[in-house]
Amino acid sequence: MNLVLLKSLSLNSDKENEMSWLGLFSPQKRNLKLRILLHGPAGSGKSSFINSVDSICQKRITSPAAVDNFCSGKSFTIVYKAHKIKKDKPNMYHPFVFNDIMGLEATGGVCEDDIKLAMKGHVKDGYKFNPASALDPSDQFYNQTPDENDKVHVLVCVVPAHTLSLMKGEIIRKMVNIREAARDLDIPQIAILTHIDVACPLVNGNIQNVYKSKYIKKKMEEFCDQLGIPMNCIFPVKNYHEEQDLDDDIDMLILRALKQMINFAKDKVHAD
Ligand SMILES: Nc1nc2c(ncn2[C@@H]2O[C@H](COP(=O)(O)OP(=O)(O)OP(=O)(O)O)[C@@H](O)[C@H]2O)c(=O)[nH]1
Ligand SMILES: [Mg+2]
Repeated sequence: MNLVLLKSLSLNSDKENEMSWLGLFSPQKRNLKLRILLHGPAGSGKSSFINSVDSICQKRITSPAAVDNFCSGKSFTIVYKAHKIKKDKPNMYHPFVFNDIMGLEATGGVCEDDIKLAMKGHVKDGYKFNPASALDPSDQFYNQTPDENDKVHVLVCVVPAHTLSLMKGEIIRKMVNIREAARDLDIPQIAILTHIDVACPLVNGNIQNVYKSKYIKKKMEEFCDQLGIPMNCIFPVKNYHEEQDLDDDIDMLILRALKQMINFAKDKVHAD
């Protein structure tokens, strides 16, 4: 058997293992859904990550979260929305949800306070973010009595590798504040580094080069220095954005990041 065939067989079985783990896992508390909140600069790939996970689970390219191709620097997602992910069985959903939010901008974008309220479960689905002021407790979209299902169990910071060095100080300051608020609420955190294909030609040529790329490692270190998120909690991923078919290499990076999100969220639930 040749090496290429052997490698692709082993990748297939790695992916099958990850997929069967995903299909079987349970938060072990009745009716509890693990809530994964994504935040990060406008255009970093938050909605695309949700679409990528959904695509892998549906075994075809899907796009439940609207994505913008213009990349104007202004956030395209403006409404707070929870995305459930269907299993490949009829009417069955995975026991986790993603919350997609408006992106951070140096001036404008989502208010830091709204992200803090979302972490505590105070923001109801369908809330349209107002960059000028945070959600008021008198608003109909303010949840006065959040339960365990409304609260966030893991916070995911999404940053783009290709523009990391250009990220404005004000955005970094907002991300640090959000990170500290999550720490105070004992919410575990991880980060995903998107656009690794745009950032590094070696990775663009072959996604498997991601762990060989000195450039991507440098970007992860840079991000670790800026935000203080440990290296082993930063996951490089390439989101589906132009592909018409799934790819095992892309899937594996996304599944690894997803598994860590789920494990951290489970740890949070059991610690509470
Ligand atoms: N090449 C490449 N493009 C990506 C990747 N992830 C996202 N994109 C593209 O980047 C652009 C922005 O992606 P979105 O998913 O809309 O980003 P977002 O963080 O949801 O942005 P806002 O809702 O505006 O805050 C879109 O054109 C995506 O197709 C990636 O990993 N690689
Ligand atoms: Mg979006």
